[in-house]
Amino acid sequence: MKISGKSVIPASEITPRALFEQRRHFMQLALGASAGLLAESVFAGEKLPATLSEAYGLTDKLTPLKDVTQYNNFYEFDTSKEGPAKLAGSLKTRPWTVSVEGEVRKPKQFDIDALLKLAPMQERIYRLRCVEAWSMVIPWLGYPLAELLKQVEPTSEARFVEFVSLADPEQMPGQRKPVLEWPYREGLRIDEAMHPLALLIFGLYGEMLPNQNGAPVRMVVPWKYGFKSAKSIVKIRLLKQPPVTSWMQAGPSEYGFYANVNPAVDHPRWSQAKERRLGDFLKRPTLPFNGYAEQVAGLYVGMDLTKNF
Ligand SMILES: Nc1nc2c(c(=O)[nH]1)N[C@H]1C(S)=C(S)[C@@H](COP(=O)(O)O)O[C@H]1N2
Ligand SMILES: [Mo]
Repeated sequence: MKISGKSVIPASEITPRALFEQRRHFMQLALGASAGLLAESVFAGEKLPATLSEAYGLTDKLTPLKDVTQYNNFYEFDTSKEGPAKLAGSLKTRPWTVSVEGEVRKPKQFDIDALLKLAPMQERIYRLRCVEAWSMVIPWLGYPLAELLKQVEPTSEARFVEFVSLADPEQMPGQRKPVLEWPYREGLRIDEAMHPLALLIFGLYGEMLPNQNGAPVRMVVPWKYGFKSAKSIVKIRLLKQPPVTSWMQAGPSEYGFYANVNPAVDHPRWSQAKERRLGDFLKRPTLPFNGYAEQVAGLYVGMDLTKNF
């Protein structure tokens, strides 16, 4: 698959213009903060230091923080977009452990504060596109999931990775309704999970993740529809067989295992050809693999992506 124009810039080809644009965004960010424009945010306010990863620079305009933190999909709290920001205060993110198990030589339970320090924290500006045809551009803070997987030493039998979110109806009022089968479960093929673009995320916009964005730790898989990026993860399981994900269980004809962003494959109930950036008025065309084709198309060589949707 080919796309016209580079939207993600490999380190070797980073242009002065791209660097300039990127710095400009960060200056805007800093100015916004000092002018009190971030004051409305619902952050616990804890800073998360990170190094800007220029290899993955984007020149897209950042999505306003207000949209990032007040327009969410997090069905464990509520199925409305505004609900999670209002209700996620009940989520307790400390103490928190993430258990990594299954087809690994060294299964391990990671305390969240140890997990934070497992690899250098990077800042990466990524697009994330929801299956509902809206998208956003966020400065995420995290590191490649591969860093964690390497530590537990997957066996040669490990072909898939399953992500399991927290299940606790006391903290997550949306789980008192059978909207999805809880806990929320998602999955990737092992090569997708090991891809350097697939990030384990702890923060955004310079600070720890707000609860409604998936605190204390979530995935961001930018070439796939947003639902693949599981929030508030408590377990990562390496498997021989593909896991049955919550969305596949809810609607197998609508939500496939791969869920790669693909403008040519419509959702049965709506078109995927265009998207609306949060904060924008006009729609824009959706790009194959959400603009990351150059980096990830090679993972799917020989596959019919209309069948493996
Ligand atoms: N556990 C869990 N993870 C989830 C969801 C969810 O409902 N529960 N929603 C997904 C969907 S559909 C999207 S688009 C993104 C939204 O992330 P955001 O709220 O940070 O924008 O989270 C994904 N991860
Ligand atoms: Mo989504």
